[in-house]
Amino acid sequence: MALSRRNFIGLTGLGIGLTALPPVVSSAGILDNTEKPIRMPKDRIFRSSGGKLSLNLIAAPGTVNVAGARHANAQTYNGRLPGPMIVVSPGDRLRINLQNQTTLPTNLHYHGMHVSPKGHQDNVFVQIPTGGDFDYDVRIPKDHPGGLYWYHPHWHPNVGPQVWGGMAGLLMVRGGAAALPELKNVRRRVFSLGQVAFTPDGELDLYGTTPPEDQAHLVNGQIMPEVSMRPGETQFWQFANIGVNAYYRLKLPNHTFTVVEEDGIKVWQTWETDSLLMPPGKRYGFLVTAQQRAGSLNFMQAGYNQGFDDWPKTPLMRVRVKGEPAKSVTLPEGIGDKPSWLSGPVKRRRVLTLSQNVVDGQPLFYIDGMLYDNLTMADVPRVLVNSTEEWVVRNASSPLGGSPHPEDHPFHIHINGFAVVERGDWNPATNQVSNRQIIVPRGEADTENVPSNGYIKFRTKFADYVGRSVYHCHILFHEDHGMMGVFDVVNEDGIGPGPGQLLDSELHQHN
Ligand SMILES: [Cu+2]
Repeated sequence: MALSRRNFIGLTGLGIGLTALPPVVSSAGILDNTEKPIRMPKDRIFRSSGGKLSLNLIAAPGTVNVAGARHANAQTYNGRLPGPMIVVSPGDRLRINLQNQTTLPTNLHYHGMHVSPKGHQDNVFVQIPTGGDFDYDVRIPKDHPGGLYWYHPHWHPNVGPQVWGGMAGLLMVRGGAAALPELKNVRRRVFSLGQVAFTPDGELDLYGTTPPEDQAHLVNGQIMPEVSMRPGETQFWQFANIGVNAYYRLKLPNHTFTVVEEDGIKVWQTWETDSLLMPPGKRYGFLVTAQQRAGSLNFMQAGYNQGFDDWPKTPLMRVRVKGEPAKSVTLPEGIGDKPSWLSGPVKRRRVLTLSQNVVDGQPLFYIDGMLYDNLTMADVPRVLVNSTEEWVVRNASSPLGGSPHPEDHPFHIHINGFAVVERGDWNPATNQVSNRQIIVPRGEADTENVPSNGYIKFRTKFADYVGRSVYHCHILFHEDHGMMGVFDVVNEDGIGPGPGQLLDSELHQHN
């Protein structure tokens, strides 16, 4: 049976209900129209100074302007789509008062950040009810990697509709690849990639029922903006996919990208490629050197078939090459040190299996055969703090594995990144592995695509922080419909969770 997109519309029985939105309380949409140069107005960026940053985020319904048309049912931070950009330094104290003026509970996740998962920090078990607020107080460690991160709500099971409405923003940590001496005089640009879709009534589609070919893609909140480069000029571009489920395969025709940063962390070995696949949640920073002749070309979504969604080829941004020729920049291949835990002892090996099914007409998504909503504390793996583990994540989402159709899943884990050391094909019917590739990692990731009938093997160190957090598929519909698990980082005495962490009785509080 083919699972049609229409099946997904009748899922409001899970408590998803944005039908009764309160009146518009914010109308500060600032989306520019086509053909305008990219710019970030000052009030869209909050920057730390003197070791701290305090800001207010108001999550509220708002009106935004997309390509000249106004849409009243956006769900925004401070009336912006995407939300304001936050810029901090390692060692900073980041304080955010988040007010919830939406009709659903919400909270905040600092995607990719290596900070505590407890209390008022990157604690996804916080629930801020409608009309409530919460004071986040995030202590960014002094040795935190510099690079591009992002923030978005993480309140299960309604992450998808909130991010569809616009609740997501960039979070930049100073330093990292951007601080390489060779890049001192290199022009740097920061981009968010996101999706927008409209219902027949012209409202924003908050449930993703619009097929990929009818969606629009926003670069820094703009449709088809323009950037300029001088002939031969090298620029440093940092991209974050802050969309809901789109896979972007980035390509600039006749150009290559030299990757210097992945998921917020400077790679230790640069690499060159003519396209970059970015599943939801993914970030890359790369150098691109413009062609020598003046002209205009399209920076492309080259297209990707994820299995359920086939993302068509489409231009994302215009690149205009003009002006005085510039000297290009070259970097050494090695720009950092690999982490010592990569070759150290492995404390524990685990295997996670992703799968899906349709039950009573409803698509459900599982890890190890379990839905997030049905987890008990007995299902929560315990991990020793500062130990290195090796995990295999394999994808049974295909007819071979009993699923209705093949589908990729982007695996994401909170608090600590990982390095992929092996990948290959896996047959869920016979449990046979084939096309095994040993990978020499060039950098770390926090989000990695796991193809249908494929697997990845990675190493990760559960460094510094005890407490509970989650791993999940970053296609938000899949996360909202079950594909998320909890892990518990404990100290030698087996103690981990503290105040504000998920408790046994609270596991099912949202049901
Ligand atoms: Cu998924």
